[in-house]
Amino acid sequence: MPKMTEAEAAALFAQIDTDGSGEIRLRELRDYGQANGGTLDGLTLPDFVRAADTDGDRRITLTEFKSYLT
Ligand SMILES: [Ca+2]
Ligand SMILES: [Ca+2]
Repeated sequence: MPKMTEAEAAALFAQIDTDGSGEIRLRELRDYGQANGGTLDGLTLPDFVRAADTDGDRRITLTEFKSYLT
């Protein structure tokens, strides 16, 4: 069961990727988390990065973000 649609995931990604670089860094996630209770998808932000960052470069691309959330 998908947690959200691809369009919703893309919109959320754009909201978090504030510099528009096409990848989310932990700093951007922290900035987002501070406004949203420090969690995403029920996970703390470091746990979210660990879960979603499948290639382990500590950045979350749109592809990684979508495949985790949809
Ligand atoms: Ca970025
Ligand atoms: Ca990655």
